[in-house]
Amino acid sequence: MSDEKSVAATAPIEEPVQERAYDEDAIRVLEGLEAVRVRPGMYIGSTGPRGLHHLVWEILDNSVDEALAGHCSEITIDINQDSSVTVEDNGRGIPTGIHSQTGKSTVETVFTVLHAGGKFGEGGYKVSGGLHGVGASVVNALSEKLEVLVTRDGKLHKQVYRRGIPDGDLALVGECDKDKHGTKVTFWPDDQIFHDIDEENERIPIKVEFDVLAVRLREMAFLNKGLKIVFSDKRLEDKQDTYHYAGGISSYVEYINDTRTPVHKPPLYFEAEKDSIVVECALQWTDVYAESIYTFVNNINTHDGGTHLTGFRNALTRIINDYARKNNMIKENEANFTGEDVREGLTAIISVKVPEPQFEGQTKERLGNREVQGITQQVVTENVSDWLERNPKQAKDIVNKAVQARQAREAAHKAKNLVRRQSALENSNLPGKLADCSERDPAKCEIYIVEGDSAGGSAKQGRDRSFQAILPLRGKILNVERVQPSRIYENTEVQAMIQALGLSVKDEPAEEGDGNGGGKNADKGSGLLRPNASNLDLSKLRYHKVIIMTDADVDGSHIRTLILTFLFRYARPLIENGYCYIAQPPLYKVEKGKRTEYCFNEHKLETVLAELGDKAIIQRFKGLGEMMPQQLWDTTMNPETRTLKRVQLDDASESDHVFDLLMGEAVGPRREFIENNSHLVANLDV
Ligand code: 1YM
Repeated sequence: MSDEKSVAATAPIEEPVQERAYDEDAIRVLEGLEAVRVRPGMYIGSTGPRGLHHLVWEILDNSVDEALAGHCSEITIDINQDSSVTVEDNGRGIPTGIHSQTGKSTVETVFTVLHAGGKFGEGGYKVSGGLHGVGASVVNALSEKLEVLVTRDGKLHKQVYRRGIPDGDLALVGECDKDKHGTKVTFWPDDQIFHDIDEENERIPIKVEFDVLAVRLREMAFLNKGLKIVFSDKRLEDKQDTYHYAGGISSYVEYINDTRTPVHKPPLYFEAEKDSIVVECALQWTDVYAESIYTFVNNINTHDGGTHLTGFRNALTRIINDYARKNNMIKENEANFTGEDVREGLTAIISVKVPEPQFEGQTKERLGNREVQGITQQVVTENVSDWLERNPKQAKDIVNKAVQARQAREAAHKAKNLVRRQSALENSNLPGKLADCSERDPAKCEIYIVEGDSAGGSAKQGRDRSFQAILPLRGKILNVERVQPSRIYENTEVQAMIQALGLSVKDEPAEEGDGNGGGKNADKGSGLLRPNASNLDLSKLRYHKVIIMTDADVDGSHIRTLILTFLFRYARPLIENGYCYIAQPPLYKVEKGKRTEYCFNEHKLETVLAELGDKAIIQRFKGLGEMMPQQLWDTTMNPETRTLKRVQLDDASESDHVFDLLMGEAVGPRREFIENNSHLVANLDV
C-alpha cells in the first residue's frame, strides 16, 4: 500500500514512450486489483445494488473533479442496452503520455494503480470522502470489461481492460480537431461480483437503475451551477433527462420547496471565498414545520453535518435574535429564540469547497476541519445581516415565524405534560396496550407495530415473548405531515409509539447567541421531538428492530405509510441506522394433502399451483387477524423463516420532497407525481 501511495502522491510527469520493463510494478498492480476482487466490500461498501451504483459515482467523480477545476462544462451518462454504463465528459482528457514512476501511460496508471486517480493532480477541490475517491482502478477491477477513450491534442487514444487487466497498451486509434478534448469510459459491471439475494436466498442479478442515478445526478447539477448533465437510459424509449441549473443551489432550494409556500422569494443566496475555502449558501423559509438543511463538502453530502453546519447555525441564531431585539420584536423581558425556533420551516443548502477535507464519525460523513466553522459563521453573518437590513418586510415575516415557532414549542411542552398526566403512562411510563418482551438488551429486542386489536391478538399469542414485543395501534394514526408539532403529543397512537419505542432527544451542542446566554450555556434544545431533527437519542431506544406489520391491502399500506411518515419526520436516525423494518406476511396459503406452502407474491402462487396441480386448495389471507397465531409465527415472525424488508434511506432530500408530495397539503403536485409513477404500482388491491 505504501508504495502505491508514493506513486499516487505525485503529479503526472509526461515522458516520451519507452519500453516497459517494470515486472515488479506489474505484479504489484495485479495483486492490488486481485485484493479488490477478493474483498470488494472494503472498497465500494457492498456487492449489492449500492455497490453497483457506486461504480458509476467513482467514474463520475473524475469528471466532476474536472468540472470543479473549471475544465469541463458537460457530462453525458448513458445506461446502454446491455446495462453497461458510459460516462463522457468534455474535460482536458486524461493525460496519455508515459508516467515517470510507473513506466506506463498515465491512462493505464489511473485505471490499474489503486488510489491513483484521486491523488494525482495538484491542489484543487477533490471529490473525496466516505467511499468516494477509491478511484477508477477499483471500477476497472470489478468490471468484466472497461473501455477508455481519450480525446486530446488532436488525437484519439483507446485502451480496453478485462477484469482490470489491460488487453493491450494504450493505442492511438484516430485523429481529430485539435480543440476537441474529453474522456469517455464504458464499463460492464462483473456479474460474478454483483448480485442480490432473494427471499429464498438465491442469487439474483442486479442492474443499474435509472431512478437511483437520476437523483444523484440532479443533485450534482444543482451543486455545480452551470454544469450540464445529460442522462439517458437506452434500455427504455424516451428516457432522457437533462439537468442544468443556472441558479445552482438556489434552484435546489426551490426544487425542495416546490410543494411548500415560501415566506419570501427568491431564496437568499450568497457565495464567498476566504483562505481557499469557498462557502456557498441558499436559504428560504416556508410555511412548513420541518427544517430541511442539507450540507455538502466538495459535492459530497455530509449527512452528519460538521463544522460548516455548526458555523451556519451559530450565525443564524445570533443574527435573527440581534435583528429582532434591535427592532423591538423581542421585548426586553423576553428570552431569545432558540436555534430550533429560528430554523422552523427553513430550507437551506450549505455547500463548501475545502482543499483538504477531514471527514469524521462512524460513516465519515461529518466535516471535521475547525477552520471551516469560523469562516462559515463569518460569511453567513455578513450576508444574512445585510440581506435582513435591505429586506425589512421579509425580515419581519421571518421573525414573526420564529415568534410562532416559540409559541408552538411552548404549546407542545404543555401538551406533552398533559398527556403524560392524563394517560396511564404515569407509573410505568409505557403505554397500557404494549405487550412488552422480557429481554432488556435493546440490541436483542424487537417490537412489532401492528394494525388493529385482532391482529394484535394473534401476534401476542404467536410471538416469542422473550424478545418480541407487540404494540397494537387502533385505526388510522395521525398524518403528522399536516399538523403542528405540538399536535403529535395529543394523539394517543403517536404518543404510544413515542413511549413504547423510547423516542427522546439528546441535548444539542452548544450554540452561540441563543436564549441561554451564548456559548457558555449549552442550548439544551426544547427536549421535544421535532420534524427532521437529527438529535434523536438512540441510546434510549428500547428495541433495535422496529417492525411495521400491517395487512397486505390498501388500508394496510396506508397505515404503514402513516407510521413511516411519523418515523421519517420525527425519528429519522432510527431509519438511517437501519432499525426500521417491514414485515412480509404471506398473501396465500396453498394446501394439498399434507403439504402446505405459503406464497408471498402472485408469481410464487402461480409456480406452486402449477407444481401441485388441480387438487391444491387457493386460501387468500385478507388480513393478519385471519391468521392463526401459529401461522403468523411460522410465516412472518419466526427469525428462522421470516423475511423482513429493511427500510433504507438513499437520499434524504429526495425523500423529504416525496413525503411532502404524498402526505402534505398541495394537491396538484401530488396528482402529477402519482400520474408519473403509476407504472411502478404492482398488485393494487382495490
Ligand atoms: C469519464 C471519466 O476521468 N475525466 C478526467 C480525468 C482526469 C483529467 C481530466 C485530468 C486531470 C488532470 C490533468 C489533473 C484525470 N487525470 C488524472 C491524472 N472522466 C475522467 N478528465 N489532466 C486531466 O488532475 O491534473 C486522474 S483523473 F492522474 F492523470 F492526473
